[in-house]
Amino acid sequence: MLKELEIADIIIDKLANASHIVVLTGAGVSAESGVKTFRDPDGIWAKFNPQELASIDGFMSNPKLVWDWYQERRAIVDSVLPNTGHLALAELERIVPKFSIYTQNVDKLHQRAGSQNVQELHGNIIENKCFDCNEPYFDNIEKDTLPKCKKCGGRIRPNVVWFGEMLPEQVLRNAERDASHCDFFITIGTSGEVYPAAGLPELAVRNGAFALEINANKTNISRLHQANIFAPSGLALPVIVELLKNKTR
Ligand code: BJW
Ligand code: ZN
Repeated sequence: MLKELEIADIIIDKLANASHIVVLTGAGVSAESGVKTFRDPDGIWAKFNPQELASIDGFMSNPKLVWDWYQERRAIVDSVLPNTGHLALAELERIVPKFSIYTQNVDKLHQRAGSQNVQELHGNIIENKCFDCNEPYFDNIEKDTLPKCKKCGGRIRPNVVWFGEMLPEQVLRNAERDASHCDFFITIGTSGEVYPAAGLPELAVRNGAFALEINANKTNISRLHQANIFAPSGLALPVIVELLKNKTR
């Protein structure tokens, strides 16, 4: 079935000769695991208001609503498995010289698939921290309670990056450095609408990288890539890895 997808030889040639591959992933890579994307017609933002649920103001005005919403999303993430796209990326890492994934996803599915070098641009929903003092919070969470910080009494929130918040400084710095120095950049399953992550493919291209986009649909940033595969990543990535292995064997 996988053979139905045609992948241009140039993509596999460039990959086989690449010494440093950087991957940017978004919600689309987890869609085939059963995690909803944000901006697709059936996505999270079609049903929920980002300002109410994924912003500091939203949390301050209704912490319980935001906390409960994240608890529901945690339960979904706990109940799903990495898909063939995540697994193929973990395999790709094992067969190329230098490889890193920068993910906007908060679900830890890359790590669960076995990827080693994964950096989280928007944090993750598995961990919690204090809203006021940033202290990590490790205690078990009782059902229907809003936990409080042991150090300062502040409210506990998920360790994600909301709109208007800075991305983790070191992760963003690493991403910009790697995007500028890699020779092959792959953008997978992101609409390219949220900055600064959406600026990374352009940074890579400006610095001489070959850029490939894999997305189920055309995006605002499709045109800046030299190659595009418009297909689900769970279908495209295993084919790419298999072709690459055949070429380098
Ligand atoms: C498939 C598929 C399959 C489906 N296979 N593909 C410069 C210009 C303009 C604005 C800004 C700017 N710099 C900063 C901003 C402001 C803002 C921003 O970008 N706003 C824009 C929306 C206009 N950025 C920020 O606020 C960031 N902070 C920041 O920059 O701080 C400094 C600063 C602050 C204020 C002003 C200026 C500077 C923080 C952004 C935080 C984003 N947070 C969220 C929520 C995380 C927590 C949570 O999960 O609850 O992160 S929002 C949401 O969007 C989530 C995602 O990581 C992020 C990106 O979404 P993604 O992954 O691209 O998903 P979708 O749904 O958009 O796309 C899915 C794609 O998959 C689609 O293309 C499908 O076709 C595809 N697909 N199935 C392959 N099977
Ligand atoms: Zn605190």
